[in-house]
Amino acid sequence: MKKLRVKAFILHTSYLILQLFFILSLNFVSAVPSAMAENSPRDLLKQLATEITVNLGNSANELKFEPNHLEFSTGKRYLLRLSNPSQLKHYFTAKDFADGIWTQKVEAGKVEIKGAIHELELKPGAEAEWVFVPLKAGKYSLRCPIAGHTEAGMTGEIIVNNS
Ligand SMILES: [Cu+2]
Repeated sequence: MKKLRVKAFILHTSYLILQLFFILSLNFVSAVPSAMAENSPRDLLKQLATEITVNLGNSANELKFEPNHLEFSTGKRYLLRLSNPSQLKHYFTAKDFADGIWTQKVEAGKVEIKGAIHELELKPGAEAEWVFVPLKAGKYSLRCPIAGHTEAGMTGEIIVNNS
């Protein structure tokens, strides 16, 4: 009987230790996305961001992204400046692309947003800055889902290359 209790105690303790390891590894994974594993997150945040500007529409109210082809590399830090110089509202929608990046922040006006972002809406004259690190290579589509805009050609392509 005593032997059994000792066995149960050992089992319970090893279960707790396993659980602890599991929780620790979960925290580690969420804090350090895989493509960043070779750089510590702190090193990555010190890395100067490569700046890219994309206009959503233009002053002639043409329905297009300028440029409509974007290229990034995994594990590098980018500052994507989005600007809407038109008199119409537009979206920057690239959901699969957004699923494969780590967003550090989005800044718009005096507001800074942290956490996952999937889509941005820019009112006429608006500007936003999106700072992120691509994690997953691939070819992604970009579009403005406002009625008629995608159809009129407000689409683009985003390539993420393995670095
Ligand atoms: Cu649009």
